[in-house]
Amino acid sequence: MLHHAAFLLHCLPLVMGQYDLCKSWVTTDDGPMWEFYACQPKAVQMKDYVTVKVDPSEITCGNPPERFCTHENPYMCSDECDASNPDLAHPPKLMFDKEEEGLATYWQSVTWSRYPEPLLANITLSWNKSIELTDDIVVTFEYGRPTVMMLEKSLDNGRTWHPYQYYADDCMEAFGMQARRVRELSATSANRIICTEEYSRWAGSKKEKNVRFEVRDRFAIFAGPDLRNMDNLYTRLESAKGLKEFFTVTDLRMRLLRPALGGTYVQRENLYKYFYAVSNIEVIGRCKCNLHANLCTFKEGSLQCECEHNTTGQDCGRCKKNFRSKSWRAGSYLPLPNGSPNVCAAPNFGNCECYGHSTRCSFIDFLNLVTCISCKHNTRGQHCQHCRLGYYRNSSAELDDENVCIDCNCNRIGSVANRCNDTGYCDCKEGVTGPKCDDCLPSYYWRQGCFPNVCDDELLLCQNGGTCYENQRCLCPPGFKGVLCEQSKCDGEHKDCDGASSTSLSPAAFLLSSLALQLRHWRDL
Ligand SMILES: *[C@@H]1O[C@H](CO)[C@@H](O)[C@H](O)[C@H]1NC(C)=O
Ligand SMILES: *[C@@H]1O[C@H](CO)[C@@H](O)[C@H](O)[C@H]1NC(C)=O
Ligand SMILES: *[C@@H]1O[C@H](CO)[C@@H](O)[C@H](O)[C@H]1NC(C)=O
Ligand SMILES: *[C@@H]1O[C@H](CO)[C@@H](O)[C@H](O)[C@H]1NC(C)=O
Ligand SMILES: *[C@@H]1O[C@H](CO)[C@@H](O)[C@H](O)[C@H]1NC(C)=O
Ligand SMILES: [Ca+2]
Repeated sequence: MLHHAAFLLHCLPLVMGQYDLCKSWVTTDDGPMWEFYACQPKAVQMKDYVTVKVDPSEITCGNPPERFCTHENPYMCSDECDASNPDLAHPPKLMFDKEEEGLATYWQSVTWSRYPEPLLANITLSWNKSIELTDDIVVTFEYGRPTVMMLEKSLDNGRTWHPYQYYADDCMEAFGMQARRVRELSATSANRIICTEEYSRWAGSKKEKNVRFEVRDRFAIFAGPDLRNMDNLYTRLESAKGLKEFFTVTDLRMRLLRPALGGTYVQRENLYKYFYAVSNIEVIGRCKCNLHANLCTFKEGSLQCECEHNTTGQDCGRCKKNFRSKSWRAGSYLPLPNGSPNVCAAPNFGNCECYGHSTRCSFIDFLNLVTCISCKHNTRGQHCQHCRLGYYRNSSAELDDENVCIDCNCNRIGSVANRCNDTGYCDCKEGVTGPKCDDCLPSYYWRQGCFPNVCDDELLLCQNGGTCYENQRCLCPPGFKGVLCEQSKCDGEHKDCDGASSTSLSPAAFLLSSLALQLRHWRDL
């Protein structure tokens, strides 16, 4: 119980009961109903949920075992790091463990035996969730703080990185930057990236162990030295561009660039006293839930907001299905003291709702009705509740889904018009079939549309050894003609097929044969 109280006290200025309720059941003139407020989870120790990676992998000491000494005892190099012995190993997890009183456990790097090659190490902390810092990041170094290091942050789970703060015993020499202190920053420069010399100078490794990223000092610019005026801070977080994002991270990376030197130059004859050793990294913050949740839970290895206000997603960054009549908005700290919940709302036909397909309505005087205008996503209708001509309703999508209307996609040649029924079937021309009218019925062939077969292998067989060419015509052997090669060229009384008699054509026979030629010509057309 005592422990619990101490923890609450520690976080007190940042909790203060503000924004910790998402809703309450209240009695109004219209009867009891829910009232909604902007809300956020409590600040907690974020190191309990972090994944850590140290690069390069061979930077951790103990493989092979190595001796080291300290700046205080530079000639007593009897301490040993041995990864294979649990009592002498210094793995990364010791930066996040619970320590017994007075017994520091720490991650340790190899010594600087490769001097003058730089001794570089990256310590990357990942949450796989955006979190908002509410207190200083404190990194505790045993055996001296680095003389050069850098803190970076990511807002997109490690895809891109940005500098957060530079640390050096000489900022100009290390980074070409003027040294600054956070306490010198003003309201307009609170989110400036600075280089500080405050945490890199030698003051004895026992005396000064911590390197800070000052969140409180930045808050104090707005909320006063004791963070009493949190209202002013919350107002600024809403109104100052980029300020909220400044305190938001998904990952942090410490780039250790040069170890503690004991206040003097590097002594090449004893490189066993140069290394990094981190015993603790304190990160206090809360899940970013866009002011739509007051609880954040650790499920299946990742943090997840318990979204209210009919929002959903890991950060409550979307409206739930069927609650998309307005576009999603984050809650706001303003107006004080309860903020604005900006809840997601279900369509309500009493008002003009457009299922999220339009943001504009218009009053039509002579019909005395309000209607949505410029419906998007191929919708139409008073509430954008129908599909435009040439589209049909997607049965697996809700009315407020962007994919609610599907293109009919009717074949231009095979269909009567680009329109379809509720299951996407188009109206086909004669002989055409298929949902999109791109297929022929049996006994029709496709050639820019469907045409009845001239010949086939079943009923309309080519005769006299003729062969059917793509159902379009019979290829007749010499001596036969006709659509199905059913006619012998030597047919008829006059036996005009053997060439010899063709010279003695009677006028009547000539007339007949030219008529037959013409008929064939017409048919071929
Ligand atoms: C540390 O990370 C930075 C990118 O943030 C990368 O450029 C650098 O090479 C890394 N250093 C090591 C030692 O892995
Ligand atoms: C990160 O979080 C998301 C959403 O909760 C989850 O689907 C994903 O598996 C997590 N990734 C890792 C690497 O934990
Ligand atoms: C969310 O939707 C439910 C109905 O499913 C409703 O009872 C509740 O009041 C809604 N909450 C908010 C904040 O609009
Ligand atoms: C129908 O809607 C669902 C849900 O949005 C979507 O996944 C699917 O792709 C849509 N179907 C088509 C053909 O667009
Ligand atoms: C659409 O047309 C097809 C083919 O005519 C038919 O099978 C289907 O039942 C029709 N769907 C509806 C919803 O009318
Ligand atoms: Ca520790």
